[in-house]
Amino acid sequence: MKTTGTRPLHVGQLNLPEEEAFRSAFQGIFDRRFFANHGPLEQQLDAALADYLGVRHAVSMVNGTAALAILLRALDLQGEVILPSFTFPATAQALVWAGLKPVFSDVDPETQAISAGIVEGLIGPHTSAVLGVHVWGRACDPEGLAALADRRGLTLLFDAAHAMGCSYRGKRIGGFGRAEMFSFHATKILNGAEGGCITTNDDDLAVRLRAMRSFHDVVPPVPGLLRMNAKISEAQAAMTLLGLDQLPQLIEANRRRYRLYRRELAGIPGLTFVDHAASEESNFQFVVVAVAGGTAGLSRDALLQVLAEDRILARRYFHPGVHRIAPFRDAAPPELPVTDSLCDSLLQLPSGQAITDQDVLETCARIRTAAGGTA
Ligand code: T4K
Repeated sequence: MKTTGTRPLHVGQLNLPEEEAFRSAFQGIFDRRFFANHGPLEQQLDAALADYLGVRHAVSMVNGTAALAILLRALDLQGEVILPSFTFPATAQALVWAGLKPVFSDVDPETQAISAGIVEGLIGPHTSAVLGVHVWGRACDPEGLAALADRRGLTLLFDAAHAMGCSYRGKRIGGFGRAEMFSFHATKILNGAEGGCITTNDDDLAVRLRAMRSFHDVVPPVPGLLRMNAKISEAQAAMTLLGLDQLPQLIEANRRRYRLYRRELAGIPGLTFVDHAASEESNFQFVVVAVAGGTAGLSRDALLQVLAEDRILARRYFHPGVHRIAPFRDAAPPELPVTDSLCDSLLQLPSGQAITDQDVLETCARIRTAAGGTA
């Protein structure tokens, strides 16, 4: 097939601000000669995020993984934390950095996330918390897990790395559980060229987080805490603020791209879309399809290979399940059949600002031909 788009095509969003706005924001940083250590842009970003997400506090940090590890230490959690294996390894890495033991749960085949019903059987005498993941930006049973955590005296946290701009029952993700973590990695819809934040409605926790992200004195001072240099830089804060301004347009463009994919891939046997509830807001950051090897004409991995030959770099997020990778895999790994099956069948397609309509059309035509239909 003759290709006209931009190659290679990546799954990351790689969203960029308008050049003029970017220059002006960075000129301000250079003029002030204030690059880090709680400058005005960090403070502006924390306020803007809290406002957008409808929470009392947002505490931005250098990236999402470090933010999560610091959150876990700030809460002084001990023992074991239950989380899904169907996530990016960073979710579990943060737990280990905080001295906690991950206990991997299977997920619901429909939501691809943990739920109260699934998690309850894993609670043991050493469980201190549950860490849900809003995978693909779809809310991870916030009400069921909150009721369970209350009943069993557990702390409930969420990894919301995928969920900027997404909602649950009309409320923006960010205010569920005791705290939530967002990522501003370059591949996320809100691109800070690295960055992340913790959101919470707990005033005391926010004070501790602000102290722990920095070696510098903060107001109010909190003596005796373990500290880390996990501050967001002024450059990262500037990028993230510009992205926040653009977020509605970025989401709208993602929605359009997502619909185009859906239309062009409709009716291919064995290929199903990971959907978003029409009643909720989604950022449509991820275009994910499940490939049923038996009926789609070729396996997920064969399709991945066919696309890669055209420099269409779809990805197997997540593969394999975190319980199957070092340093987490045990001699006797837990039986997580739904996780294993998702890891073997899901494919994430290129999306984000860098992907043109023509790129989508060519990607879909390639998939249709590979699956045995005509392009
Ligand atoms: N929890 C969850 C559920 C997460 O998904 C993540 C991160 C985290 C926690 C941790 O948050 P952070 O600590 O990262 O803030 C990528 C990202 O590195 C990672 O942030 C993200 N999740 C994960 C889902 O995807 P990789 O290793 O697969 O990314 P990478 O570097 O291979 O990039 C993906 C594609 O984008 C590649 O094809 C190359 C392209 N790319 C990437 C970058 C960074 C570019 O073209 N330009 C770029 O600057 O993990």
